[in-house]
Amino acid sequence: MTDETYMRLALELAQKGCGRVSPNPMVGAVVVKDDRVIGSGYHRQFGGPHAERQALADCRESPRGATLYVTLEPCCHWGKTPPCTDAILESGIARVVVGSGDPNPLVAGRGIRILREHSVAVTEHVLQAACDRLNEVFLHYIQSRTPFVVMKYAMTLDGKIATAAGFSKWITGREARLRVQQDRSRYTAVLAGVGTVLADDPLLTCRLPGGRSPIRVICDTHLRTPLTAQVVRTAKEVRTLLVCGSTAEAHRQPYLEAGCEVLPLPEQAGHVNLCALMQELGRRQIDSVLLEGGAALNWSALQSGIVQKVQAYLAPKLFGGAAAKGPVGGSGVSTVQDAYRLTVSEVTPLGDDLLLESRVIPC
Ligand code: AOF
Ligand code: ZN
Repeated sequence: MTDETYMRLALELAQKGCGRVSPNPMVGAVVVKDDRVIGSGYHRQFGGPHAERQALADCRESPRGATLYVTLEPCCHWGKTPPCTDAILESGIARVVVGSGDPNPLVAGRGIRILREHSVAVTEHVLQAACDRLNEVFLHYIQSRTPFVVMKYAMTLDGKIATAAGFSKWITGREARLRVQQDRSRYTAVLAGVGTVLADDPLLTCRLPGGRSPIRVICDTHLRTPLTAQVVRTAKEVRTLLVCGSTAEAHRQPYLEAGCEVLPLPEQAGHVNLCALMQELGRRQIDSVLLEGGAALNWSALQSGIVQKVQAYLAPKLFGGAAAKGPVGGSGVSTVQDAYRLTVSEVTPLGDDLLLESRVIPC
């Protein structure tokens, strides 16, 4: 078996921590001796033992001389748990194979260096692209301390998110909408503008059995959200954070009584300052945000430079209509050269629809 085969196994294990470990990483580890797996483990829950220690504890024979495959560079610091490098050195592991480097400033290459200094052979970058992809949220959050923001929208093949008369239910089919439900449980928060609340009165929860609903964050500079809106009526069951400008703060009492949190922030050109909002969400340990529109907020988010990834669901339908909206509003760019640039899309077919995913290339 190759290094890639065992790393793939470690990746599959890592994925099992999805939704339980944030804002920490999903990590999987496998211990291999004489081409046999003798132990494996993964990071099961936030604050719990790391994958490496789980895998070593799981070994059914001595790991002395064995190889440890781990999707993320082992840590070398005292956090909520002791350093994994200590456990690896004590175990007598002879070789460590690593997927992603850990950009955590407390680790950042030191984990690998310590192992090498103690004569443990280290092979880096095995299936790194897949390991980085699995932890794209962690890798962003640990460095910037602001959430990884995914701009998500569903549109027709002629680029419309609603008909000219304003109808949008439903553009995509069952499979695509199921994927959105899964993502709501994967990301820590969902963000929408007050325009979307007024137009669609969405619930923004995860309705899958056993799914976890994200914290709902509504950008509402002037506190125009109706007290009868679904996000307000359900605020005692699912956390709702209304973000307003400093002048609207005086009108927050009825929202507080309904169970909402109200966060006043400085305004910027009549809107909530989105960069300040991301800093504040980061401080609250919110590592990821699914941005669910509408068009005006999407444009502000792009302009503020807070978007890391775009998820476009494409439905094989045409709405037409000069007045029918596209996913990103605002003034737009003037020249083609000024376009926001994205990486080549990854394409996933979902029923009759397609999901296109691209990373925003920082300008
Ligand atoms: C994890 N799980 O399997 C690995 C991690 O506060 P602590 O002690 O849980 O440490 C968290 C840091 O440890 C995390 O930011 C990352 O740099 C490193 N590795 N973390 O939660 C794991 N291997
Ligand atoms: Zn560790």
